[in-house]
Amino acid sequence: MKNQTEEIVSTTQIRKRTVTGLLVFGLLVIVIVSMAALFSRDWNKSSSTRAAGIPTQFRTVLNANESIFDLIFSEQHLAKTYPVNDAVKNVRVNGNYGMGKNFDSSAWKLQLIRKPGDTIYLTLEDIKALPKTDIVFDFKCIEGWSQVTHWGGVKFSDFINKFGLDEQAHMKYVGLHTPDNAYYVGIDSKSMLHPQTILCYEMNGKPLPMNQGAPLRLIIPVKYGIKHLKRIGTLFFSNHRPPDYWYEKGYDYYSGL
Ligand SMILES: Nc1nc2c(c(=O)[nH]1)N[C@H]1C(S)=C(S)[C@@H](COP(=O)(O)O)O[C@H]1N2
Ligand SMILES: [Mo]
Repeated sequence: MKNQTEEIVSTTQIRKRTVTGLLVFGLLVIVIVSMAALFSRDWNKSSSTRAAGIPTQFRTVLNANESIFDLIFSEQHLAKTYPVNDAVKNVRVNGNYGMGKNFDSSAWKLQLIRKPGDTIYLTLEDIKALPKTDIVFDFKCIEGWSQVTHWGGVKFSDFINKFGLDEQAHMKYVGLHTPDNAYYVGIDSKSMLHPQTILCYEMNGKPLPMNQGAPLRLIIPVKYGIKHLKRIGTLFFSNHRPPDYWYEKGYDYYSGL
């Protein structure tokens, strides 16, 4: 008899807790969505956000992320770096969109669209002529794995200075495409100009392997792996969000760490 009463009491308590929990959760959702409404620059562009394949409310929260990150993002905030010896030797290969077999690395040139109608083509030698920067950091994929890896290349900020792109660097976004346009990312210029962002042509002190993006890839430690486009074909600037492969599949456009 006593046991039964205890059982009834505890069931009632559980119910109460569940109801309280649901109420708190509901309130949280309301608070987050209203904050998103306040912060998001894209609140009124629901048709374009809905087109990205996930419900507008979720998309709005993700877009609000970008606005919030934009406020707190600082060039001074550096991703943690590691001694070279900590870098793994067998670097994982992940994602091969835009990495078709019939690619001639020796014929490659970077298509740099300075403005619509003003395109120049750069060789790897043009890019290597700039000072080299090495970085060893914990590369994080959105799928849940990470590894400490070692990359070498040219700081995007040095590249901007060298090729007279200061005006362009004031635009909001940089777009990058593989040579076949099968994979593409858009990145906020602040993250591109971050001192740890490099146009990368070396891994573990050797030329970048083909499946890791030879001859040139992006390494951008302030972002998740999806943004580290391998095999850059085209680079351009825009005040509007450039197309982004994983954003179109429902991922966060910003994908920052
Ligand atoms: N061209 C291209 N770049 C890409 C991808 C891809 O599929 N194609 N995948 C991305 C993802 S999801 C990750 S985690 C990293 C993996 O880089 P890695 O293969 O050198 O480890 O590359 C990114 N860059
Ligand atoms: Mo990834």
